[in-house]
Amino acid sequence: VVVGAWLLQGCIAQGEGALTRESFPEGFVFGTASSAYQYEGAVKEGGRGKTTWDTFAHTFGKIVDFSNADVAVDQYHRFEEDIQLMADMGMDAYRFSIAWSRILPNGIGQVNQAGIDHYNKLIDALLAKGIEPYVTLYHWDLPQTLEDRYNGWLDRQIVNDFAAYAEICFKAFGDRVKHWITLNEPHTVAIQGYDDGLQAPGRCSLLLHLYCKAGNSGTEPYIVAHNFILAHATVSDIYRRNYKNGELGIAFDVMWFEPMTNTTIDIEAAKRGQEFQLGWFADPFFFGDYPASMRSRVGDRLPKFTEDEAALVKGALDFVGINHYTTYYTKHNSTNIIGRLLHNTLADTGTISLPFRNGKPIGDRANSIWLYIVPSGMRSLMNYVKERYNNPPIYITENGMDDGNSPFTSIKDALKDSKRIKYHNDYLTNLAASIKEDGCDVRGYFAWSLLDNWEWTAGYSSRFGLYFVDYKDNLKRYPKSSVRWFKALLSSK
Ligand code: PSG
Repeated sequence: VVVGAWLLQGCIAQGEGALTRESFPEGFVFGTASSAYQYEGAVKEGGRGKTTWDTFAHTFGKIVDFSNADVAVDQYHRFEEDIQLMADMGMDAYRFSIAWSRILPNGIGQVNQAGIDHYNKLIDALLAKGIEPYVTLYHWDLPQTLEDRYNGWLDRQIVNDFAAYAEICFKAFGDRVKHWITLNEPHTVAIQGYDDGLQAPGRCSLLLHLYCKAGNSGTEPYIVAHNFILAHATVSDIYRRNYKNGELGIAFDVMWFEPMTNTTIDIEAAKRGQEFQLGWFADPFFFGDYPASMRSRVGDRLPKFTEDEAALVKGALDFVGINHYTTYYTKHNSTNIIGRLLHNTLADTGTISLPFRNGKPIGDRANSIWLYIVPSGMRSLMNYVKERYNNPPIYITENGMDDGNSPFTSIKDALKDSKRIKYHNDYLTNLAASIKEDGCDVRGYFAWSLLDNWEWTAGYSSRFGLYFVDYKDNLKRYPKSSVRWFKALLSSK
């Protein structure tokens, strides 16, 4: 009944097995996700300091459509309207990030009261509508001063500075915020920021520094990763000792890897690929060290935890946040010619991951060139986390797909997003099965994203929203069909 209207649009077959709230355990949380730099705009208002992403976006040639997020979707000014959109859908929660440089314009030192006031208003407005805030402390927008002063995440000093910033947030917002995500996708930052240099701060050593001015792709990703892990652990320790009023985790980016063939060597490669992705960042929190496969392959370039650090890190996650979008095939990389030439982190894995096998794609593609739709990967991944880490609490902190932004598509047509409805339906069906049939402890699901927004290097060319944003007419928001689909799901019994 509930999602019945979709039949008319030919979206999802209804009837037996259709998703309802009851497909998920009692208390399971549904929300949408966002991040400060992709949403807020108002980059020069309220005393906000400059960040590495402001610098990067304003560097010619880094963003495909030459855009930046100076205005983005203006959520800084429109949050009340946007919260109403969440309430209209019946969402339980909202995941957003705090811009460090609104709280501390220079990264350290003087607190900017206007920044505190802004997030207080946002949090109170959410709670007034019965929407639970899930707050990310760091979604990539590092205060530029810290990059200038000591190269940001490359220096151990960042651990102290991040902890001081986090503590200010716990003090200011911790009475109302019960769910904290310290870091968004440290793995993506290590790879894109320091191995291939495609994202801020744009460091790498590929092609003899022809592409990046500075960096070392063979060492720096491991150094920043180490500092990310220590930063989370330090913050977790502070939270548990002085501010505990909820729970604290990290949002990891995790693709699923299917072995390219059923040979042992490719099955091993797929396992290793996952150890170099999720294991790199999650193993230290569960086992106190990096995966053995990384130790042996990366050698001296992989930092070591002292005994004290290992003790601090182990057990420092209350839940595992997973940003999951896609699945690739993985095979053993026997020659590794490119790896020997480039000497980078991806080459260290000794694997190659591709969305194709024998010329055939692994699934339908979304707009982003990396995003192939493989719903079963969600269930496989949940079971992997359950097995490897002894069934920890999990939140899906992001899941979604994008459409393009064609000047030839009318708004009316852009609102008919049956492909997105199918995406969420099928990924959620697999998620529900992992909980009900396989016993995975998944507590919530956040769709990426509430609105179309500024998609990093893809700029405004990618539309991930449940709501369409009209960039040509004052950023007006329009519900896509997926809004009504979610509304029907969330009001179902
Ligand atoms: C990173 C890695 C993958 C997917 C997405 C991201 N992957 O390997 O499949 S980035 C992530 C990010 C958010 C983006 C969103 C969509 O946290 O800010 O807008 O996903 O790309």
